[in-house]
Amino acid sequence: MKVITGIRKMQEFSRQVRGAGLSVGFVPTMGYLHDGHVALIRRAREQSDVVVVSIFVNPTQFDRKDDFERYPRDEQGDRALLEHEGVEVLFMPKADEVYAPGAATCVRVEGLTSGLCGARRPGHFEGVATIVAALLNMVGPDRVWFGEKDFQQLQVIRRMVADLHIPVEIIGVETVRERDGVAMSSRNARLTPEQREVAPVLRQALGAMADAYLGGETDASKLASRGRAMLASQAGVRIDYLEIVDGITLQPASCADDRSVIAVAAWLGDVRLIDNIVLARVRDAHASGGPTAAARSNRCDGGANPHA
Ligand code: PAJ
Repeated sequence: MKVITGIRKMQEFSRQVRGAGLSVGFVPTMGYLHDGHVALIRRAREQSDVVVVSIFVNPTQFDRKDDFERYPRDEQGDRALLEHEGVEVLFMPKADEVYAPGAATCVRVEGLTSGLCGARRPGHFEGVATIVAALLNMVGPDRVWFGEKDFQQLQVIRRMVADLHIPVEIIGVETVRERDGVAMSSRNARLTPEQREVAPVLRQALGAMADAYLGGETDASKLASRGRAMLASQAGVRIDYLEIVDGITLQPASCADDRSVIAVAAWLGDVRLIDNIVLARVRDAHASGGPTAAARSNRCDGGANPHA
């Protein structure tokens, strides 16, 4: 595996690969790699001639300095994993080259970033959009893979790439979970054993809300109350948000439908975990062929929603 740190070197490498008629697949990460990252890398492996994985703990997307400083890092472990996955290039740009003196440009995606994590983490998505735009210019990939675990991030990147006409295809990958349902995350490493034990409640609350939806409950506030009650039943879990939103616009929905996504963020001590459930996928997994009779007859808006 080639390790590239220089930005010009990375650009030159990609130019040569693409000049030879080969495709470049890219997976941007902040390291401390786990099976969620591996799922993205394997998808990239299947669909690209050359796979580039970046590791860069991006300081500008952390709204709290201590969160940045305590973000877990394991360069040796990450390198071994990437070698094992047959990745051609590990790209590790240096912060002082990425953010050269005088850097003053910031990419802001309006609207999509006003709620959910965007509302709670000021500047977070500006940091994400700016670094992803910069990384795309450094790596010059044909395709890039992102996880649905960070659902809002995925939608923000899709919007940015479309709006800035960046010639790249963005591919979303379903969330990879631990056996007990906890969404894999580098931050899980910071949970105490006691916190780790209660962490499955996020997924359980989302699952209970999805079950209620399949059972015919579409009133978003009733669904949210059910989820909140489950989360509140666990000591040590503090809800940051629990919302039912439209999966494309990310605007709050008063009535859930198959375009909706339920998104949750919760604090376990000083660790903030996020998760979500895509109702269309739940529906597909449950049965093929349209809403159940119960869901149709019990819609909170009487069936007026054009997306239903
Ligand atoms: P990071 O948290 O390291 O995640 C890198 C990629 O892995 C993201 O696309 C994320 O959604 C995906 N991912 C994380 N956990 C996952 C899981 N359990 N299942 C599936 N995919 C998962 O997200 C970032 O880094 C940064 O914001 C970045 C995009 C690199 C910009 O700095």
